Amino acid sequence: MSSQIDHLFSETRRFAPSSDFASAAVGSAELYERADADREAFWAEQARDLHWHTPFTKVLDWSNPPFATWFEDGELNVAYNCLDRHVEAGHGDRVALLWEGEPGDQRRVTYAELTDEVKRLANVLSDLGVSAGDRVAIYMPMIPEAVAAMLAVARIGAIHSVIFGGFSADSLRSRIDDAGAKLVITSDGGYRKGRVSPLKPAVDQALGDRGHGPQETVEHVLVVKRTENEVSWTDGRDVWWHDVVPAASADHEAQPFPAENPLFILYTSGTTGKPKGILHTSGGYLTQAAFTNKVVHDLHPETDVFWCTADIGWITGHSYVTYGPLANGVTQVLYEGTPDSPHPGRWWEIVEKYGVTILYTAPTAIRSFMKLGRAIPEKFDLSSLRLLGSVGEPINPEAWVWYRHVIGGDRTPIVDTWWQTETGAIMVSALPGVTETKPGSAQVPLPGIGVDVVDDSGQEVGNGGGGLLVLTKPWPSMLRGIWGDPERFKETYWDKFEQQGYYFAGDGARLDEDGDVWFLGRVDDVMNVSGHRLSTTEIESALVGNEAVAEAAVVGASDETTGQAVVAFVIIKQSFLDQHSPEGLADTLRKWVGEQIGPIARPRDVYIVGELPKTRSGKIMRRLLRDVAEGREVGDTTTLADTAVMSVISAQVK
Ligand code: 6R9
Repeated sequence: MSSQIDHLFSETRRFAPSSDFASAAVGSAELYERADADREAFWAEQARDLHWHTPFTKVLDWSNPPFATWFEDGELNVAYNCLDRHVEAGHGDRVALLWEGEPGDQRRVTYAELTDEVKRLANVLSDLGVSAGDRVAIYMPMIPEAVAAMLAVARIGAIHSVIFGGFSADSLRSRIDDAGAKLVITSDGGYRKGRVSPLKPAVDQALGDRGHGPQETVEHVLVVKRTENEVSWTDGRDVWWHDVVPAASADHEAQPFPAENPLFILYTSGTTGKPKGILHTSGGYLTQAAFTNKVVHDLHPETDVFWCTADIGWITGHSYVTYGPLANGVTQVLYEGTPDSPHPGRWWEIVEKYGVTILYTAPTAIRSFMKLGRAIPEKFDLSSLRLLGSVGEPINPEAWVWYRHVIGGDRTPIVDTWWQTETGAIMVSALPGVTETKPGSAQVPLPGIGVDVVDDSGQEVGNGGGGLLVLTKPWPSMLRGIWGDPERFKETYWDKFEQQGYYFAGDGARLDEDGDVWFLGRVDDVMNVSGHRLSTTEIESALVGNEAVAEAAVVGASDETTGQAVVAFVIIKQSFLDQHSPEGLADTLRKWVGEQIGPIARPRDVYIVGELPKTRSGKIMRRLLRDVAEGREVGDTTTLADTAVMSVISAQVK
């Protein structure tokens, strides 16, 4: 780590905003001054950009930390803010979604059309027995219906839980159970890498293994027909979208709900095997998602074409595909497929075709384009781009500079945005047109946000120092809890710096001499693979769930393309080896993890070893396994119960 830090700190390239960009920028230096002068008044002002059915009189209540409320006595409707109000303001003909399917089919959906669709769907949801406070699971490809589904759930005051389409039936099952979902919205499948990737069968499998038993909370499955896939059907439970939505009434008046009405649950990996259901509410979340989208992405809704490439199954897709852009009334691209189907220039073709002006994506994507070479993007006209953004993991300076040079034509500012599922919206980033940018650093807290870097005891490290990133002040879009587990909420984020009242983010960071923040990766057992958070424990439990495996340890090893890659060390049961040959077992286990959790969790390498390095108290020393996985000399082994074990493992891995 220390050589990586030194390397980062020798990065001295700086990019000042151009005067052209600065003169038209939405953000300004004055925003920081206003927020510093009166933080709550600043957030109240941002919240008033939304439409409130009942205006709020209170801003923040932090009398019972870590449980905050924002704008508590106000009432609003989140979907109304994303749809109806733009139509009522005369922007109904503006395109909301420029949708492109992977096979090349296209749809343009205006704000008026999307509003109409969401109203019909809201009526359908009510007919299916869903009402305010009920949970609805959404398991869909990137099609306009997915965005409509989120908004329709929000419109009736229910709570959505979007589950990434790449997750397995098991992951789906545990998330449906944890939330007690009443309805699942899915599709027969979606197009990925030139093939149909089925979704409905996973829902059937998730629900099928227990039939219509008394524990089953799911009453209906609403299915969009996207492909020509054959699907099996459970009469009475399953409903085709095309049978009910077009036939439903398009009259639906949005009812007001309290600002703290839950909006969604989104599951994310923690340090234990069980994913955490991060809970977000309405008024504060929408305020900060909309505000950050506007100032960090410099949105000019009359002229911009925004494209955030994230899937709606991740927080980035919630805040910067569904809620932020639609609350701002901007036009955005929604793309169903993968970056390299049917050809490696697919994204650049889309930028050219739709005249994308703002592109927001992840370092892992940028690094894989770098690997393929600049000749591919250079075949396309990317001159419409005026701003680029990065999210999901630290972006190394080389990738940052390549992004600006090859994709941004040395013209575009780059915003490296740090935030989390838990924070709901961007927290640390440059403001384009305002901040002089530094490749590799996410830089400064946004106006109204309190950030610091502290040591293990909560003391500020000061400029030039390294430690743990904390959030020092409550913020509007902060998580309100972990679904059904208030203790875990306190324990995970607040206990560590209880005295100071700081939120512990789980990220290592350093402050440079200017006080700018450089992120250094997670400090816990959470891996970051292609910007997706995966828990070592969750993958270990999947491995141990296989009949062949006695013990497993998983580490995140640095990887040129994906940032980190999953590397597993497993001990095979003797009883298994007595009956089977170990031939091909590593591959079988890789596939197994993919089936249990989802393809993104599939280990890059599975090493079969005889022992694992453990401390005397029995804790696996993942640090040492990471050394092996990254091909380094193994570090200090003195706390191991058996100090010889590492040389045995190193030999076995070779
Ligand atoms: C939005 C999102 C959160 C974790 C976070 C951190 C890493 C995200 C980053 C970044 C460095 C950035 N992370 N953005 N690290 N620089 N610009 O990714 O949410 O999936 O919850 O992941 O991702 O480690 O703690 P989520």
